Amino acid sequence: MRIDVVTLFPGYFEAPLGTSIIGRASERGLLEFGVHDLRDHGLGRHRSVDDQPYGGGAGMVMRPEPLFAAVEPLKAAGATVVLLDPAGERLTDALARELATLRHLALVCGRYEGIDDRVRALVDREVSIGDYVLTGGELPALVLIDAMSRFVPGVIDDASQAGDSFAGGLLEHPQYTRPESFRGMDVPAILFSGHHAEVDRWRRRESLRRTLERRPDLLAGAPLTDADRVVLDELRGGGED
Ligand code: 4H3
Repeated sequence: MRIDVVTLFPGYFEAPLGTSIIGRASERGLLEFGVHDLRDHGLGRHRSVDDQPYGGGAGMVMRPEPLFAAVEPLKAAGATVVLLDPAGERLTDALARELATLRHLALVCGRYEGIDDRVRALVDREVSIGDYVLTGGELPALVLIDAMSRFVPGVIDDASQAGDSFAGGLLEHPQYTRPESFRGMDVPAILFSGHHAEVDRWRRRESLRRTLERRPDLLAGAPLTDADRVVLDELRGGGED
């Protein structure tokens, strides 16, 4: 998968895209990044990329010409163009999974008060990482890249992905490592039992419990078995288990 990013702050992407799982995937050629400085397409002697808003008001608006100049070649090369914007479609694991099937993405990061609205004609999709405004689209772009990368084949191993929160429509079960006892808090004994089927059952139950307690809204959309429904009824019935 190739991901191009158009930004006024290319330096912003260096550490996140060069580190850990994404850095390794990039070294291995599973992910290929191109980070483009919008300033290279700035206008005039000052390489200007913004101007005052028509109609008046505070702040500056990004002019369309530099954005079109930066993005059009990427579009011509076959990229799906995504603008990170608070008015976009909400990013979910499902959307990340869908976008990760594309061969070539171009992510457009805004700054200032926003972009000239005519830039929306250039973009294929708009994505928001949540209902809050940030000073730029760079962090949302990095969040999207991270969420998508996990679904690009080979980036993380399938087994570790399978149990993750949301993968099966539920939150992930609790996890433990050494030591067995820490400041009076003990690892549940079932995890030392060596009974894989019982461990699996316990994990499923804890996954259901955690989802019921913290995100009951997810249960409506999760694929649940008859056995899951029995467990949920028990958990709802006062919690004696
Ligand atoms: C995306 C972008 C939040 C999100 C963003 C999000 C700066 C868009 C500027 C940039 C405009 C102000 N904030 N929730 N900020 O995904 O260009 O809106």
